[in-house]
Amino acid sequence: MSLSFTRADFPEDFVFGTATSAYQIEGHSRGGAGRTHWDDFAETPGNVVRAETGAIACDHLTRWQEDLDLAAGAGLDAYRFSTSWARVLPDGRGAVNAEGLDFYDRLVDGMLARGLKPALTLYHWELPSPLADLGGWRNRDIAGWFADFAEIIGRRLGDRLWSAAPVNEPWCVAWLSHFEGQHAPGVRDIRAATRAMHHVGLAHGHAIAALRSLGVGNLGAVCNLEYALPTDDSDGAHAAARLHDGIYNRWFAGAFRRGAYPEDVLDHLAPHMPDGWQDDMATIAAPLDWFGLNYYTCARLAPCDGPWPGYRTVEGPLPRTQMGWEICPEGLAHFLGRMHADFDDGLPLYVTENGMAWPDTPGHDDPARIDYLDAHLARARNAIADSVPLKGYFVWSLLDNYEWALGYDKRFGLVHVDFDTLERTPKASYHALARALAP
Ligand code: IFM
Repeated sequence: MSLSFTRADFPEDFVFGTATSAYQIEGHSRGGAGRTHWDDFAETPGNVVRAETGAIACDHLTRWQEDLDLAAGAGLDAYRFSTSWARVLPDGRGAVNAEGLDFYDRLVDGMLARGLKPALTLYHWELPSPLADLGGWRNRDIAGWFADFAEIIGRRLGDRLWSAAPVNEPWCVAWLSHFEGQHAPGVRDIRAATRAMHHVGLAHGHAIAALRSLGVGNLGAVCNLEYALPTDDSDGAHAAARLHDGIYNRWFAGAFRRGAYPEDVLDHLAPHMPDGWQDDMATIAAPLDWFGLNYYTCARLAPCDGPWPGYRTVEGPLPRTQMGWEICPEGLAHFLGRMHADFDDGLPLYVTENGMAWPDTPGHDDPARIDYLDAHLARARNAIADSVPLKGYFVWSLLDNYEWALGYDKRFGLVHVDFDTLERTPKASYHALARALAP
C-alpha cells in the first residue's frame, strides 16, 4: 500500500520530518538524569496504566544512532527532538549533568551528519521533581528557571540548531495537568490551572528572549489544537464548542501571536490570575519566526450541569484510532486556514505533530496509519494551494514510545518497538513514506 503523493507534489523547500520527545524514548533512569514529576505521578496508584514510567522507554540513550539512521532512511529532512530539563539539570537549577548535555551535543551532530535538520523543543513535560516541590508551573519563578535552562541549551547547541521552540503543547502542560488532572502533576484545581496557563506562556516568552540574545534563530511556538464541534445544532452545544475552542485553541495562540487572552475564557479565569499578569503579555508575545500546530482529532461538545466550563465531550460517528480519537482530517484543514487567516502576521506554519496510534504487530501492515497520513497530507496540500504559508509537516512519531498516562500500549510509531527486546522494526507506513519521499 502506498501514499498518494510524492515529494514533487509539495513545494521544493517543504520540510518533512518526524517528532519524538526525551522522556518518551530515552530511558530516564540512565545517564545521570534527575527525577521528574512523571516518575512521581506514575508511582501514585491509578495515574498511569500499569504504573509504567520512562525509566527504560526505547533506550534511545544508547540506540540513538540506529534511530537517527531510521529517520534518515525514511528520506526525512528534519528530526524534531526534545532536551530533558531533568537530564541536563537534575535538580532543575544549579549543577549541570555534563553527561546529559554531552548526549544532546552528540545527538545534534548525529543529525547533521545524516543530513537531518535538528528541530529542538526545550521542554516536553519532564519537570524536575525539585521544581515540582516548589510548585512547578504554579510558581511564577518557573519563568526564570526555564530561561536559565534555555540559556544552557542555547549556548551548547544553538550554533547547530535548525529551529527551536520552548514548550511542547502548553495546553497539556497547564490545563490537562492542572485542571483535568490527567497528566503530571495530576492536579484538579482551577486556580492552579489558571496560574499554569499564564506561567507556561511567560516561561515561553523568557526562553525566546534568552535564545534570541544568544543569536539562536528560527524560533517558534508549538500548540496542540483540537477541532471543537457542537454535538448538535442547539445554542448550548454551539456555546460549549466555542468555550472549548477558547480554552484549548485560542488561549495560547492568541497570547503568543497577539499578546491577548480570549475574553470569553478570561471572564472566568480572571479572578484566579496572578496579580499584574497584564504586564507580562508583551513578554509572552515575543516575536516568533514560525508557529507549529500539533493536530490529531476533533471533539464534540455538549452543555452539562455543574460548574464552569459546564460542558462534556460526546462520542462522534467517525472511525477511531487506538486512542479512541476520531479520525477527522477536516480539522487540520480548518486549523491551517484559521491559524493563517486569524492573525495578520503571515507567519510560516508547520504541522509539528500529526499521526495515529494503532495496535501494530511487526510483520503486519499498518494500512490505517497510511490512510491517516495520506488524508492529512492531502489537507496540507490543499492549504498550500490556498496560499496558506505551510512550510513543513512532522509525523508523530518515529518510534512506538511511552504514551504518558496510557503507558506503552498505544503505538504511534512509524517503527515498531518490541519493549522486551527493544528491537526496532519499520512498519509498512515507514516504507510507504520512504517511497513517497524518495528523490
Ligand atoms: O505522545 C504525545 C506527545 O507527547 C505530545 N503530542 C501528542 C502525542 C500523542 O498523544
